[in-house]
Amino acid sequence: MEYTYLKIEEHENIAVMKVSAPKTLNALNTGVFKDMDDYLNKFDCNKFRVLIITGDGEKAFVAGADISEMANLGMLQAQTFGARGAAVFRKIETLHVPVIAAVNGFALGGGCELAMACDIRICSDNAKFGQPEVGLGIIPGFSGTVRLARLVGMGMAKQLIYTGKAIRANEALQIGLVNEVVPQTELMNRAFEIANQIAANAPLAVKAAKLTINDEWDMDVDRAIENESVFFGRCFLTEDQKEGMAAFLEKRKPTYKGK
Ligand code: CO8
Repeated sequence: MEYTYLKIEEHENIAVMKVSAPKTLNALNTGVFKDMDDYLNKFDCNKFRVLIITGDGEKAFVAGADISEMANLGMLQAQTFGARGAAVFRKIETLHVPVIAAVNGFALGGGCELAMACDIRICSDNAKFGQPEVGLGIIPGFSGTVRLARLVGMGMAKQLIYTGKAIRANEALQIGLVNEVVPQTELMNRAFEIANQIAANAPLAVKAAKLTINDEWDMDVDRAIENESVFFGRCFLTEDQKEGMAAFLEKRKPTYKGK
C-alpha cells in the first residue's frame, strides 16, 4: 500500500504503520491524518492480529502536530484540525486488534497523544515524552488532557501539561506512561516479540478483552463487573474457546481460527 506519509509493512498476521514526514520529525499534518485514516479504514482485523505504530528514522516517533500548518489557523479551523486528529486517534484506540506504540524518539504533543491512543507503549532509551503545547499558547488538542490523566494520574498529568517539560524514557517508565524501555536497536524486535505473544492467543478472546477493558474505563464497578460477565459468556460461543480448552486437556498447542 503506497502512502505519502506512511510506510506500511504487512507480515503474516502483524502489520507495522510507520509515520514518515522526515523534514519535520514526523510531525502530524493534514496529509498524515488522511493517510492514517485511510489505512485504518482498510485495516483487516481478521487478517492482522496486532498493529505496531512507530516513527520513521532514529530521532522521532512524532514531534507533535505540524506547527507550520497550525500557526495561522482561526478558531474554527483549529477545532476542525483537532477533531480530525482526535477522531483518527479514537479509531486506533477502538481498533478491534491491539495496537502497540513502539516509540523510537521524540513523542511530543500530538506524538505523545498518538502513543497514548495505543493499547501498549514501549520505547527506546533515547525517547522523550511531553505535552509542550502551553509553551506555544495552546493546550493539547488530540485528547491529551483526556488520556494523560487517566494513564498517569491527574497530579502528574497536570504537572506535565502545565510545565510543558519533556521527560526521558526512564521517567516515563516510572510514571507508567510506557511499559518498557529497551535499547533503540532492540525496539522493533521487542515490539514484534510482544505482538507475536498476542497473536498466538485466541483472536476473538483478545478482541473481547480489548473491548471489555475499553468499555469499563469509566463505568462504575457494578456495571463493569456485569459487562465483563457478558463478554466472558460470549467467549463460550466461539470455536476458539472449545479449541483452547481441548488443546490444554489434550496437552497440545491450540490452533486458533478466530471463529
Ligand atoms: N511541527 C513542524 N515542524 C517541526 C516540528 C513540529 N511539531 N518538530 C520539528 N519540526 C521541524 C523543525 O522545524 C526542523 O525543521 P527545519 O530543518 O526546516 O528547520 C526539523 O523538524 C528538525 O527539527 P529541529 O532542528 O528543531 O531538531 P532538534 O533536534 O533541534 O529539536 C525537537 C528536536 C526538540 C523535537 C524540536 O524540533 C521541537 O521542539 N519540535 C516541536 C515540538 C513541539 O512543540 N511539539 C508539539 C506541537 S503542538 C501539538 O502537538 C498540539 C497537538 C494538538 C493540536 C490540536 C490542533 C488544533
